[in-house]
Amino acid sequence: MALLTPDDLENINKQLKKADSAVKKATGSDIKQICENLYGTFSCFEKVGIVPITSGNGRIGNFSESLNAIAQYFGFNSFITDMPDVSGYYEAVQNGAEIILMADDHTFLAHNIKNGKIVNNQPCTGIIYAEIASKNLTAESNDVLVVGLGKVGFPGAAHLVNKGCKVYGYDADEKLLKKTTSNLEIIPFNPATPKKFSTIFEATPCANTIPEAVLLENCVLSTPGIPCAIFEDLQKKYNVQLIAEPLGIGTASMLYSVL
Ligand code: NAD
Ligand code: 2YG
Ligand code: MG
Repeated sequence: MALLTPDDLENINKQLKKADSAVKKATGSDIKQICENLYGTFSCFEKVGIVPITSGNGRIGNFSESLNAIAQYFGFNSFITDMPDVSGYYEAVQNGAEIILMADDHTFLAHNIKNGKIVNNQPCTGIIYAEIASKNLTAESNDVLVVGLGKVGFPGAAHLVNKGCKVYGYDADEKLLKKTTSNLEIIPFNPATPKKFSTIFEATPCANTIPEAVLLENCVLSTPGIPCAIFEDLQKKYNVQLIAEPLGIGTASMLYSVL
């Protein structure tokens, strides 16, 4: 898994506010309203314990601090434990945490220890970015292009199918594309015979994955993928409404889904 860097997370509050404005413009709702509507839950200053984890590649600078800022932005009462790892978990529970947030190199989880709900960042991220895409106010049809059908993209694509969207899917891994399109009601997308879309959901770890040929003027591109799926000049040329943010939208989805 590609790991976040401290640079990705610089000025997370500013990035989150910018993303919130873009989501509101594209959908008519802000991120909090989308989460409330998606999960039917409401935050009420629940205590969230953020536990830094040192295993594997160790702590990522700004990671715990960014989670803290994000949880507070969405109305949670969060704190970072002084100690990391097992000692930090113990400290979080002893200090009254109802929800634990922690990540190693493979798993980023939210666990509500009061109701037992536990979720993983990858599907939660895919689902919320797909939900945002599906709420595109200026969509010309319910066609959605999904690029990247991995751990984030697949649950997002499944969410769009469940919502009744006509989903066109593409992944650079031919085997995965074949498997996915036979398991889900997804139309395999062939970049050699492009079609234009007003709604695109992208979840790959690569840059420049959205070819010019698929872009409609004013389209919504909802993408958790890092680095960004589209270059700035192409975004400007087609006035693409870009929803892209490195941590906050997915974390909000996790927190609301365990309430
Ligand atoms: P993954 O490796 O499970 O899936 C990525 C998929 O993209 C793979 O199936 C791969 O074949 C495909 N792919 C690669 N290059 C492609 C291309 N040019 N065109 C089409 N498909 C291509 O990864 P993942 O866990 O699903 O994560 C996807 C991205 O989302 C990563 O960049 C990850 O860091 C990011 N992510 C962001 C957030 C967030 O909050 N913004 C949260 C979780 C993950
Ligand atoms: O506690 C710490 O500081 C570290 N152990 C956190 C490690 C997180 C590793 N995971 C990632 O970098 C991401 N791919 C997880 C997804 C978050 C949203 N992009
Ligand atoms: Mg996010």
